[in-house]
Amino acid sequence: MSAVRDYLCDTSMGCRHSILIDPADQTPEVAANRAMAAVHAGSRMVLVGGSSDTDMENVHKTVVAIKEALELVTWASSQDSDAEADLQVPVLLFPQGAAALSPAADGITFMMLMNSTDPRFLIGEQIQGAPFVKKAGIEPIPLGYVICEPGGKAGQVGKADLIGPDETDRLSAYAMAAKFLGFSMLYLEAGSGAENPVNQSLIAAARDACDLPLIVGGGIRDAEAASKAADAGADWIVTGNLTEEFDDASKLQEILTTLINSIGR
Ligand code: 1GP
Repeated sequence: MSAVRDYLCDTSMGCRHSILIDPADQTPEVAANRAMAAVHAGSRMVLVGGSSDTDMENVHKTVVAIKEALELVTWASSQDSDAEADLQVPVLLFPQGAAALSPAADGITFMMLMNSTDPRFLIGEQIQGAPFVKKAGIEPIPLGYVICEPGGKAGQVGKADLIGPDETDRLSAYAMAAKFLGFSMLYLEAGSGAENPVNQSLIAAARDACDLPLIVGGGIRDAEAASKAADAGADWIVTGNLTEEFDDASKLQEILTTLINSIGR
């Protein structure tokens, strides 16, 4: 049972884009509209999560609304097999902890915040969430998560010993350890709304140090930042805040189309 992981780790399609939906910032309906706009623009994954202050019910309703919207459009386009394949994107939980899960998701980024100084984020939340994931049958994606400066709220809440912009050797060691520990993917995070995204030399260092698919997020707001990350070796680019700036779905689709085209999908 590793269909979602195989899809996420298939790097033959070049750098792909994921939208991040924070259920604490929008209603399930708005989230579904934004997710659909992203998928129509070429997004290939929907991550749901982010905030530390959201609740289980809210996360679940959001996942269900997004899945229903995706299924409706997939069904409507089922006459055209290419379009149908394009719309079949997984909806994954991207939780800050064990309190924000939903059995309706296709998978979960089952992550270790590798540079946390708090055992809670190294193994505590994972132990709390594991029985839920097992019972719900959602696919866990083993993922190493490393927070770089400035780190934002994720860095603060997760008590991360942040990676500085010049600490390429240190990040390389994390990337090697992620591989040796058996993670399937490595996520480099600058923090939601970061003034500066993870810089290219850090991404390149992780890329050189291991062959894990790299997800990069935090502070990526435009095509230039996205293409820089892709050029440095990112396999996935995540945007969250950018998505929330647009209430108009067609405008959001237009902005994301430009960004996604820039990463050479
Ligand atoms: C997910 O935190 C990112 O890794 C999202 O960051 O909200 O800045 O796009 P933004």
